[in-house]
Amino acid sequence: MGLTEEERFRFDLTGFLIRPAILTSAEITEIRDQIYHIRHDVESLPPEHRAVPSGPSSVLIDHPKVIDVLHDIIGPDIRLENSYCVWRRKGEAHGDLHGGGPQQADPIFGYRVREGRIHAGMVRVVFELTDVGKEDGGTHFIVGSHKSNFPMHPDHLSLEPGKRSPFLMSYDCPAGSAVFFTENLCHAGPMWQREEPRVTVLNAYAHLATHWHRLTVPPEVIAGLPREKQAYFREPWIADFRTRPATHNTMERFINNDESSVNTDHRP
Ligand SMILES: O=C(O)CCC(=O)C(=O)O
Ligand SMILES: [Fe+2]
Repeated sequence: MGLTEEERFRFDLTGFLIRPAILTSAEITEIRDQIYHIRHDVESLPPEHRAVPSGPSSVLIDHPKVIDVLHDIIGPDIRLENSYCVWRRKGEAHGDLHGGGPQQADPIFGYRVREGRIHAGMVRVVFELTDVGKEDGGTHFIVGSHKSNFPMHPDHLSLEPGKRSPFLMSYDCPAGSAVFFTENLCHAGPMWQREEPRVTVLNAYAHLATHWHRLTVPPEVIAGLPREKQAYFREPWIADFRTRPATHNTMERFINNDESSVNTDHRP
């Protein structure tokens, strides 16, 4: 398990990586159905399923073909710090190119490699639940920008056809694929071009010690998850030195200790 040599090479070179078709067709159908209801008829769902990653979409929290990649590119101790879903119709977009460049010095976003190990900051995993073709308007990336030392140049920031950077890349993949990218990579969610909507779950994972997004996953959604999935939302700390030896904020400790809490501070 873990990244293959080719995946490691590709992710380091470009800043993104696809693992095609890691979900079963039953999983895809059930998650799409949940997202349809979240976006169109949320009251029909029980409160604990009214946002991702719950119910059918909770399989995405700790999918083995995702977690092994994250352990190789972030480290052994990770959290899930944000999750949202998209039901994007033709003509709708997330927005323009953003990120990339010198913010790699930042510990939240930074991308570093030492002694053959990748240490990425936040990593976004896009679960595509629709077939995506290169021209359809899936997530686009300025490849290599996760390591660039200068701010993104305006000549490379256009999404307009004919004005796009030669370094702008997207992907094609079947429904059920996972697209990983370091949040330090300059990226965009451009206008979706197909009649069939783009249905996607986007999870942001980070090192256990960091927390960028204020938590938006509703408390009842987290409360409805099994303990081993709640563990991905445990508080962001590594060691408690009030005990001897120090207590480490491991997955196992969280699962075996009913007292340890998830990060549930949602106050505005
Ligand atoms: O919608 C997309 O394809 C990209 C989303 C994005 O930029 C993000 O979640 O950071
Ligand atoms: Fe983004």
